Amino acid sequence: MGQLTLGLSHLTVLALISVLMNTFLVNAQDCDFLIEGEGIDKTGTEWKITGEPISEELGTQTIIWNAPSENVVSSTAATHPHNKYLTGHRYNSRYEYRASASFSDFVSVERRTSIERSVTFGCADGKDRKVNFTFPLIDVNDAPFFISIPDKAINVNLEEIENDPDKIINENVAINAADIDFNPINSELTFASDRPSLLRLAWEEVPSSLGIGQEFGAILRLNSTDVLVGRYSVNLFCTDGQYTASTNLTINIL
Ligand SMILES: [Ca+2]
Ligand SMILES: [Ca+2]
Repeated sequence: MGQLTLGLSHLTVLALISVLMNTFLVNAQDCDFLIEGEGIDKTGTEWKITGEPISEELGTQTIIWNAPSENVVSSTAATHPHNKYLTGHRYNSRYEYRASASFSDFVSVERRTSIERSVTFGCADGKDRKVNFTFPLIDVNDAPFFISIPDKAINVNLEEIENDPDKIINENVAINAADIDFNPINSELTFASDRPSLLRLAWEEVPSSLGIGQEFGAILRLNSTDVLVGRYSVNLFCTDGQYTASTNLTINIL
């Protein structure tokens, strides 16, 4: 009987501890953002909040995310290179992010398509709540550009072309253009020249050294060998359909 009593009281103590633990867990970290839905994950130890996609070129001070908050008494952003692009503002019952003066440089500097923020919120119950924010960006079309061409002169031996009419004349002179737009619709480039009778142009995608967008290499061939020996100045163009970049090139026909 004594053993049974001991067993019961043992169970009672365990149950009591369990109730206390649950109370403790429920009451801990009472910070909350009063938002639900897609992109809001409050299930883990660290919450994940993904904002609605925002234009990469919003003006300074534009509010990009805003939510009512509850029991949030402090906020500390973890050190991160993205911090400078957004400014977090904590109010009594609201938290918001605004685009900073650096915001519009984000994609060209960081070469990323979403801004990450990690913030530890101090809660009214003295506990902390860590929240990881992700703000995906919507691409705005920017102009393509030619990557510097180290040697802008191409020497062509006409005899070689006679033997091989499809010979690429710029094998040793890389002519690359890039477009860092991350929406491929805005970064698909085509090439042209102001001497179409002299040159046949083709191009191929090359791995981008920029880490974002697309890069293409121009492939130049002569249209025919029926061309005078001499020095030709050629303007090359690349366009994404909306914006066009140009570069000058010298072709020496020998
Ligand atoms: Ca573009
Ligand atoms: Ca862009």
